[in-house]
Amino acid sequence: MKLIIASPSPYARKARIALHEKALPFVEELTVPWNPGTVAPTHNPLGKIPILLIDDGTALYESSVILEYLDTIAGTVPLIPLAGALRVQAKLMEALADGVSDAVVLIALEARRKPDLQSRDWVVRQRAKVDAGLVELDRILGNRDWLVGDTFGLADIAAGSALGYVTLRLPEHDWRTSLPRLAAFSDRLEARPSFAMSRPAPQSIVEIG
Ligand SMILES: N[C@@H](CCC(=O)N[C@@H](CS)C(=O)NCC(=O)O)C(=O)O
Repeated sequence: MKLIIASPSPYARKARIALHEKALPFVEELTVPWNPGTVAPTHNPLGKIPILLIDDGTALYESSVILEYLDTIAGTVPLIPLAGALRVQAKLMEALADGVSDAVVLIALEARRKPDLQSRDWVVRQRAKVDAGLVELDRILGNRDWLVGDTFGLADIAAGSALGYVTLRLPEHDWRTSLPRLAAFSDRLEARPSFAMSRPAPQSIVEIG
């Protein structure tokens, strides 16, 4: 399998972590989906990564779909609860964590627009979503080890990816001080080999109009 990624992407990181956790062999292809010449639209009409090219040539995109697909591969550790309330809760936590990442992406993109096109109100609006999302993740985690049930899984992957992305893009954000329990959770996740092998790194992108 080939996974097309951008090195900072929290969505690509979800897929990278899942592939490592499942010990599935794969190669990574790096692209900058925002820049001209990216391969992303060749495989995904939306032009977004991550894209998983599976061995029959099918291109899967949207990180939640890729994780669903990976969980159908027999003989690998399951990451999504099979049925019932736990499954819904895991998908809800994924939506929450991805929503935090979405707001951080919008803040980061705003900073790349021409200065006279940047909107302070827009950044404040997105920042409020980040803050509320982090508080909710902390509330749901409580004093437990994992976000959903009693094993590591999808919710932890999505949340850990979002937290790593907040740290990368908003280094001035004080969430680690205000939410020490969530920070300890993030540290525990980052110590896993699957997280260590997928640390986000910045890429250089062109200015957006
Ligand atoms: N909901 C999507 C989000 C994917 C996404 O927005 N990826 C960004 C990189 S972090 C991208 O490729 N953006 C390029 C674009 O929107 O043109 C997922 O979970 O896969």
